[in-house]
Amino acid sequence: MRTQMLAMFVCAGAALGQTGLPDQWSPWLEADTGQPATQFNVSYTGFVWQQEFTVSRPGVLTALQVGTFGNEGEDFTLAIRRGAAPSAGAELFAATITRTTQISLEMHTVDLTGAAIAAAAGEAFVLEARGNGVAPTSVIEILGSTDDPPLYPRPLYYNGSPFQDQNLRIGFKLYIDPDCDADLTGEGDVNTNDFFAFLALYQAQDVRADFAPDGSVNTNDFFAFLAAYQGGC
Ligand SMILES: [Ca+2]
Ligand SMILES: [Ca+2]
Repeated sequence: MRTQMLAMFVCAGAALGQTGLPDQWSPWLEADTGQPATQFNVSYTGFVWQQEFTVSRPGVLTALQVGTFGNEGEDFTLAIRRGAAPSAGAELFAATITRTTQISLEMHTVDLTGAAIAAAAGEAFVLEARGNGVAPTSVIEILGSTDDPPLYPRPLYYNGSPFQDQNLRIGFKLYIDPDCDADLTGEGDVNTNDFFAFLALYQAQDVRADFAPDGSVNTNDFFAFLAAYQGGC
């Protein structure tokens, strides 16, 4: 396996056109972290990474965004399993992710809507990135970050064991279609607690305040939340 650092230059994310609202974010770009992206080899069958994630409130998973580095035509398998890492739970979703560019950072936005994965508040899943036996000279790597403490709280596993460097994480952004958009506290109704929860997220520039999803938190998000708040559940 390789987890070496490699300097690269990336552009800040633009609007992605995904459905749903951002719910979980594990930073992975130099633009996100101020550090070079960490790379996890997903070339070979037998390389199985599991990044645990949770969902903050009830909803259906709609999209997952990850980044890769490598060559055109290289691919790996991205899957989602239910349960905390290490998870041998049911594979709820799996897709082959294929790069279309040569020696560059590439972003992949994966549509999860067809899998109709319903999540409870706080429920744990794993994002599984595994090699699928492409040509031996081929090296495709999924991008992540390292920091102390780690930039995402849930652990990273490699081949069934906690990864040796506990500060490393695979990067991703997870979008969900919440059962109720404005119900940030997740108990099924909309009241002033949700308003204060939004204000706190907004002030912290948390990804969950990105109600007009474009990768940044600003007054457009405030007005989008207000509209959702007035609409109730
Ligand atoms: Ca609520
Ligand atoms: Ca926004």
